[in-house]
Amino acid sequence: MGPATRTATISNQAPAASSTLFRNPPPSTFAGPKEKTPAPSALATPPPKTKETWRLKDILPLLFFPLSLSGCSGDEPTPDAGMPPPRDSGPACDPDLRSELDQDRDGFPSRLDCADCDPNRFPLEDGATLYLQQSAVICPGTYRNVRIVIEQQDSLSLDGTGVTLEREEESPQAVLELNLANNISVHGFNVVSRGIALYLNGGSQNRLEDMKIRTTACTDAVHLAASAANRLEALEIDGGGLLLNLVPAEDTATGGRNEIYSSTFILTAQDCPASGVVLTSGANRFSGNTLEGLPLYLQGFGENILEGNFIGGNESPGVGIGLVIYASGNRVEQNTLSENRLGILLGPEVKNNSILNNDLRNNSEACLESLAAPEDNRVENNSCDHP
Ligand SMILES: [Ca+2]
Repeated sequence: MGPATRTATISNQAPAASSTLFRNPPPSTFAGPKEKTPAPSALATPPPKTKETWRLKDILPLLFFPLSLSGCSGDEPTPDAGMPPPRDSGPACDPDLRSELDQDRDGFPSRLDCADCDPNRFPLEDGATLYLQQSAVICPGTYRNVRIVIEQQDSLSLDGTGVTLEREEESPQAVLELNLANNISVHGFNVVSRGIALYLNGGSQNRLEDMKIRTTACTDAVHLAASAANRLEALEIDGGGLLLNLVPAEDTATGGRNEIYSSTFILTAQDCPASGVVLTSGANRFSGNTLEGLPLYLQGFGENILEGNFIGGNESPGVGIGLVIYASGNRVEQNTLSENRLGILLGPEVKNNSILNNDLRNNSEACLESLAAPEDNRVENNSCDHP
């Protein structure tokens, strides 16, 4: 990274840090997310090595001495008799250094830091919670019992390529949590969790992409609550509970219009009573996804668009249905529902659903069953091999 880029990055960060200071409680009084009861283990965790702790300490002086990090850029400041001396006058940052020195002041000494000349690249600390307030690239590796919380932030990116997050303890708190955060991009993580892996609350315009998520308990793998207009793409999710659960805010459809693309959902734990993908919030687009061995439920606010999905392997005596529609106004087009006991079930009193051009062959009992009045929904041009 050239000196020009670096200077631009620093000058952009400082105002963000100071505005955050006034918007959020300071780290010392912020004990964790407000919702739910924190797990005892989480409370026992010492206060996180929060990024804000070092950032405010280090960045506020930069407002007055913008060249003081030049030791890491290799760009020595011009001596100026009218200016205070720079804080660092040491040698240029050494990317190969392995010592207790923390050259980029991200809280990790160079012996632990995969990029000790870049404060936006750092590892995680096992057992700790990271409250992220800047874009970051996490050093590749496997981390245990960590949490990453992005709360009341806007326009950050988090790169977890090559990073595995393992949660061994059962906990109501998610491994990755976005709380009232918008325009956040998260990708690359591999999450193995007992408990919720990924939780969004009240945020919008977030992008969650290219992640593998595995839950080993009967809990939601991915849970979006009152979160609208988010995009989930290329997620591979397997486990036992609700692999994707979209719920609206109470009494409103807020939480709808999420887009779920090209993702795979596979049921691997067989003893969980409620398993599936559930869209309760309204007007979501669910496209090009694969569901193996678990059903898709449309309930609540409806008005979803489903297209180009494959849903199969629901032969079990439990639900045994590929798509369960207990909501109105959905459009279901060009999907393949195969190797289920029943392809599609339309619940009683649902209306204005369009079931068009779907391939409903190779389901053992029936292609489609409707408990609603025939004139209330449109069911046309579907391929069916049952009479
Ligand atoms: Ca460091």
